[in-house]
Amino acid sequence: MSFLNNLNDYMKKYPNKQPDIQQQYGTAGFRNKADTLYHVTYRTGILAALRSRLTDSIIGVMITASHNPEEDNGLKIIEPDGSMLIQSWENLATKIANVSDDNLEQCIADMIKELNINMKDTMAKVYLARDTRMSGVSLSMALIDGIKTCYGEYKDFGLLTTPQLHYIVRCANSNGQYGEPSEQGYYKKLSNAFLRLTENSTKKLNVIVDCANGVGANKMILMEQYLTEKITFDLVNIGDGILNHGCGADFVKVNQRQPDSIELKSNQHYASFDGDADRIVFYYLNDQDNKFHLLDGDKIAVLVAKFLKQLLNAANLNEIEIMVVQTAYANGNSTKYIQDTLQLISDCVPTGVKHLHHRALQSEIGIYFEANGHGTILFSSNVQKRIAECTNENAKKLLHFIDLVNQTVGDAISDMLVVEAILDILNITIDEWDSFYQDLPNKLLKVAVKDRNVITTTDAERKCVEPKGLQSAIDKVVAEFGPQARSFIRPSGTEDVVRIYAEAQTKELADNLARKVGNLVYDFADGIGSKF
Ligand code: G16
Repeated sequence: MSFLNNLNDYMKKYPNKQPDIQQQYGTAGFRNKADTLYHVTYRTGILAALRSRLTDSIIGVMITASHNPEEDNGLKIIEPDGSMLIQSWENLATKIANVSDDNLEQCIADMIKELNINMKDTMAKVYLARDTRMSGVSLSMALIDGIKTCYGEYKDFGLLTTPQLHYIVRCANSNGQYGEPSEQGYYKKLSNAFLRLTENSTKKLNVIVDCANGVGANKMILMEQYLTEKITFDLVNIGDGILNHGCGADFVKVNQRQPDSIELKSNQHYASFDGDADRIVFYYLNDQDNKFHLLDGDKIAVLVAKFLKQLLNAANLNEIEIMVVQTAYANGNSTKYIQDTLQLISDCVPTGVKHLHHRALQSEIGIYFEANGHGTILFSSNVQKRIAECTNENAKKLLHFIDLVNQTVGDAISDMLVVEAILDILNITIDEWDSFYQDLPNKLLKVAVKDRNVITTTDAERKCVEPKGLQSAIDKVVAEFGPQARSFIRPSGTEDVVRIYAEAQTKELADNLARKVGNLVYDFADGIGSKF
């Protein structure tokens, strides 16, 4: 076909060697063992170029498996506005990734025809970047070959955090209106906003940052240069150990303890990124009980909501609506605090930032965070205009705040600066922030099963539909654990496991509840290995 360049030759380079492995564009794109992903990456290059032609805009592709282990890798496709790939194209991505080599050409031709893609007079431009995984370099080559198959152009940014690529794609497509489309532009915009926002306080700040041995380490070194007059960072897990191993946001959240390499000291703020720096959680040593305390995505959402509510009031803009979007993993007490104490609306959507982002867009200000530390804040263009028209000092602060937020996707670096700026402006300590509400004790577990797709859910994943009888069995168990007990299960979109969440009045109850529900999953869905 004339609109495809050397497809047959390229296909020989990237054959689908393991057609029995179903590749799925899941919670955050493709994710699997890196060595199964070469043909998927090549085909994603084709798909991204087609999406670029259809939208006549630049599309991004990030090569990363985020919080997963080093041997995994993955692909996240980025829309022209910097958000995640639209849902209707997720199915196309899954389709093109799994079609047999013999049918690939026909599959592409059908897609072009059905979507009426103009292959002549449109641009096919793809920006790509990768995290620090070894496999990222060769996967980049496969992606580039896919782009070339569609006569596309590409710009390879090498190593970037996932949110940096999202940011750059948005900037490039908005002709610079959102910012300068470069890594330097990102550092300059965020650091300038942070320094302006905190200029009335003389306090010097410091954070110990666990970079999960990932791409965030090097990027923090570059960012710090712009910020040293106000904030410094002590970086740990900067690539001297194994990626996401015994460290990183996911490890800290799931195990509810600091990374192995960190010894907690009083009066310090600690933060952990994940492997591609799109998630962050905070923690500290509480002097009163001498214990580790975690401040996860829920605590960040609450801090931001409280701050923005106060600032809008002070700027005489209290008619602007704020909504907080969470998932079923949100701690019950965080939702209570948002609704009862802050008197704000909240909503619950399925896991995956794409769902939260979509819901948050429906509000004037949408604050969304997953409990795992993945989230951001969205300001409608109308609200940004209204704030810009106000001349008072508080409205100016709001504008700096907006500039500090990476509105395209959750961003560990941006979110860290947001939190530090708020604590500085409100002049509160980390334990004062922590005491806004007490987390209900909770436990996360995972169970490996023969086929996790036998589990289906509804009601924003809070109820299990299939296998039949499992939900009523869960309900019965939950009822044994007191009025505050809650538990749900869902198949992961990034790992081959079923996740179990439980919360209850005490840690012991939460742990036991999670184990009991885990055993039910094991029984109903053909568990692998031993029970809890
Ligand atoms: C991705 C998604 C998140 C999601 C997480 C876990 O994060 O972007 O929205 O919460 O996976 O998903 P699951 O429970 O389905 O495995 P990341 O940081 O790995 O890209």
